Amino acid sequence: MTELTTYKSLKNTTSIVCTYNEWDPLEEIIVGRIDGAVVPHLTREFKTFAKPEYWDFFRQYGGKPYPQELFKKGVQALNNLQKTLEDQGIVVKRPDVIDFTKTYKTLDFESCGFNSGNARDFLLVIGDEIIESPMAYRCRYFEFQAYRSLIKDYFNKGARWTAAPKCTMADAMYDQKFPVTDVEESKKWISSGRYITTEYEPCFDGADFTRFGRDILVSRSLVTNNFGIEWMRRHLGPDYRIHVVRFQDDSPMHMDTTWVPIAEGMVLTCPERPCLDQHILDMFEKSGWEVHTPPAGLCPSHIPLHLTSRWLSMNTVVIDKERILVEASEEPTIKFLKKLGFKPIAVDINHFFPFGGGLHCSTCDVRRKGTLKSYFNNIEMI
Ligand code: ABU
Repeated sequence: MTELTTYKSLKNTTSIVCTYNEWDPLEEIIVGRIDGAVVPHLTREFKTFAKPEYWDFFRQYGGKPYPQELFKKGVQALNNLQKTLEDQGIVVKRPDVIDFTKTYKTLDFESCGFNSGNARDFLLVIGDEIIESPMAYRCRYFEFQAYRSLIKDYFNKGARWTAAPKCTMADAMYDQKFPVTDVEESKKWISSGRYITTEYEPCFDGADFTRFGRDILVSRSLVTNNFGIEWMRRHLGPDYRIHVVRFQDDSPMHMDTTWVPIAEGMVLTCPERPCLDQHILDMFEKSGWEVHTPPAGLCPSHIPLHLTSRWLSMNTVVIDKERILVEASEEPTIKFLKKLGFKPIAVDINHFFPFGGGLHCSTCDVRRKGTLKSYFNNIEMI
């Protein structure tokens, strides 16, 4: 009864969960965790997610915990992020620890887990609603359990909570003809719009959606299909416009290293992955947005990027108009952001990169001080 009372008493106040974009002043955020992490098996479909130069690592360690040194440094990296955010006055929440080494069997497949370090992939917050994403990796099937204590707590305090239809991840979910072992051929397939994930059932990762108030950009990626995009469009309804955008990218996976808003009216574009849609570029230009090209990421070679690119240098978290979190060793990016008028805050997080993401990937902003607005001119509501 106390929980219900709490909900009633909060109903007419600003929700504890409330964020519409990537740049309003940050108040509360979730930082993922990798305790209990396990290296995924190099299954057929996982070959398209893992970088080929690291396939041997997955062959050697698949189903086992990460090597201790890599793991300890990864844990420390996320702890560094938590401390930096708290030092800046932000409330930080962390998911529960899950033992991902356990093998599980559904009606359709058997797998071990992965980790819950990349909160952005699983959680998508739009306004006062927390959406659980129907992710496409079999090793992420039970990742939701790490976040349920947090989500139940936010729900009890007034947030809305939706779990998108969970994928069965049956074989039909993955194109059995996709040329997984032929890298050049798979690039050709992707550039012609054919991916490892089929349209058998909706799937998406939260990180493929980028929020600009009433306008939300999304890309068809290795893990987000058109079915999933359509589910989101209908779910959000007429208050939001979903724009599907294409980038030149032979391994598309999440927009937060490709097209990254860092302030109202300012977005970063990855020079290796230009936007291919003129109408999207026009939409930004006509509304006075500045589009800036950051310098290349420098991630040192001793940090294995098993699943990601060096563009994690762009994977930033905005705290407010001045403060932005950036990986500490990315000097050129830090200099570049200073030139744009920011006061970058360096976070030593690159030892988390082997676990699949960077600053933005590992977080999910829960509350930013702001309201739902339109940042683009002359766009009719659908
Ligand atoms: N999870 C974001 C990784 C994107 C990239 O590899 O650039």
